[in-house]
Amino acid sequence: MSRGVSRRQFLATSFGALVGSTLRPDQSLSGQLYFLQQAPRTQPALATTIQATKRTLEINGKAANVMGLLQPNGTQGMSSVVNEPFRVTLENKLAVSTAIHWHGLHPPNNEDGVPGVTQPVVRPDASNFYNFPLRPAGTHWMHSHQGLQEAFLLAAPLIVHDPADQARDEQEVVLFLSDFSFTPPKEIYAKLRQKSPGMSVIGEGEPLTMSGTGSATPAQTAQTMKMAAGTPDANDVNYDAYLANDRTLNDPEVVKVEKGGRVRLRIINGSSGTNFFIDLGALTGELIATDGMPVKPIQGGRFPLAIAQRIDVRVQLPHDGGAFPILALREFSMEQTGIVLATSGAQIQRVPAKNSSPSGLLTLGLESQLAAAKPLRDKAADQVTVLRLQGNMSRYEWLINGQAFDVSNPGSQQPQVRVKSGQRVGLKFVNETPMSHPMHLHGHSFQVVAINDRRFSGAVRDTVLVPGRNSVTVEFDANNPGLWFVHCHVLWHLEAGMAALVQYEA
Ligand SMILES: [Cu+2]
Repeated sequence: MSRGVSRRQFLATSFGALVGSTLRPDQSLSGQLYFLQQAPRTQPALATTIQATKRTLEINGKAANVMGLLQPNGTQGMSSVVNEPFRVTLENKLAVSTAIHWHGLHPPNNEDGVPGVTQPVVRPDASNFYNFPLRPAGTHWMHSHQGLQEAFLLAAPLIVHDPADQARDEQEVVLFLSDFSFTPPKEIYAKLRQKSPGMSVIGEGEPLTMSGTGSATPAQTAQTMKMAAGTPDANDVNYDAYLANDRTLNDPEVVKVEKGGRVRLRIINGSSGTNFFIDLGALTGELIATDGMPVKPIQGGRFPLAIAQRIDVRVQLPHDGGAFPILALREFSMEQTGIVLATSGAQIQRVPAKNSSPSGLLTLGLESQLAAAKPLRDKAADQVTVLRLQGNMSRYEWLINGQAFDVSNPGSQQPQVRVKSGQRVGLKFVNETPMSHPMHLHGHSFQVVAINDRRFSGAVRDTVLVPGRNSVTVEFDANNPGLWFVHCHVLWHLEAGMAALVQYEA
C-alpha cells in the first residue's frame, strides 16, 4: 500500500491561480490549499483543535471578510476515520458567539451544536470540547447553527473515511460549494422580510402559498398571481458569487490528477440558499453515495445536489489525460462555479462564470431511482408524522403545520414529533408551497421510502429535497435519544421559522 498512499499524498496538492486564459497545472503553485487530504491512519487520532475565525477571501477582485473553521495547519475543516473518537476543541476566535453543528454525524444530543436546543452558544474567546465516536463514515460537513453565520461561510468539509475505501487505488478530491454576497446577511434577511420590490439581492421569484394577513404590495400581488398560475419558483437570493473551495471560475482550484487514474469526488453543497446541478462535462461518473451513505451505483454526467446534501461520484480519467472542469450549475439560472481536474502538462481553458443556457429546477427524478446499498432493516413504521411545509408571504414567514419556529427562543417551542426509543418513525413532508425545501433531520440518517405516496426503498441520507407541491416520506430508527432539530436548510427559511423539534419520550 505504500505506493498508493504516497501517490495520494503527492496528488493531494492543489494548484494556484489561473492567469490569462490558459495555464498548465505545473506552472503555478501559489494557490492556497483549501482542504488537506490526509493519508489513511491506523493509530487513534490525537485531539484536534478547530478555530472558528475570521478570514479574508478575494472574490470578484474585492476583499471579502468571511468566517472559517480552520485546523491548526490553516486548512478548512477536517478528516478522520470512522469510529475513531471525534476529540475536538472548538475555539471561538470570532467577536460573536457561535455554535457548530456536525452535519451528517450522529453525535450524542448535547454535542449536536444547535444553540438553545442541544447546547449553549460558545462565547468569544471561549472553547467547547467534543468527544464522541465518529460515525457514520462518509462525506459530511460542519457549519454554524447560530443566526445567519452560515452566510459568512462559517462552514467546512468533515470527511469520515472508511478504511475499506482507503484500500482502493483512487485519489480523493473534496469540492465544497458556497454562495456569497457582499451584502451583510442581516440586510439580505431584512429585505426578504420587508419584501421591498426592486432589491437586487432578492430573487425574481418570491414564494407564496397561504393567504397573508398583511396588505400586499403590487409585487406581492403579481407574485400571488404568478403562483396561482403554477409558475415554478427558486432562488430567494441572488448572490454576488458562487464558490467552489472558496474560489470562483475566474480563479478556480486546479487539482492535479493522474492520466488514467480514478478520482472519488466528495461534493458538498454548503450553500445558504442555492441548489446546484453537478456537471462532469466530458467525464462520466458513478454516483456511489448520498449524504455519505452508499447507494447502488448510478452512472451519469449530471446530478442534482440540493442545499446541505453531499454526493460521492467516482470518475475515471482517460489515459491520454487532459483538463476536466467539474462544474456546479446554479439551479434555474446561468451562474456556475467549479474546479478543474488536470493531468500534468494539460492546457486549461478558462470556463466562464455564466453558462450559455439556464439550468432547470431540481426534481425528484434521480431521487426516485436511488437505492440504498444498506437499506433500513425491513420493518413497518410504528408511527408517521405529517409535516406540512407552508409559507406566509405577507411576512416572509415559513411554517411547519401552521407554526413558525422562533429561532430566537427555541426553548419555548413545543415538539411537533414525539417518538420512543426503538420505534421506526416515519416523517411525511408535504410541501404546500411552490418552492422546494431541503429538509434535514439532526442526529440520524433516514431512508427515503415514498415520493408522492409511491413506496420504494430509496437512499439513506440526512437531507432530502421536497420540491414544490410534492411530498416525500422518510423513515428512521429512533436510536439516538434527545431533542432533535428537523428543518429546512435554506438558511433564510430556517431563520423565518421552517423548523420543528423531534422529542424522545420515556
Ligand atoms: Cu425552505
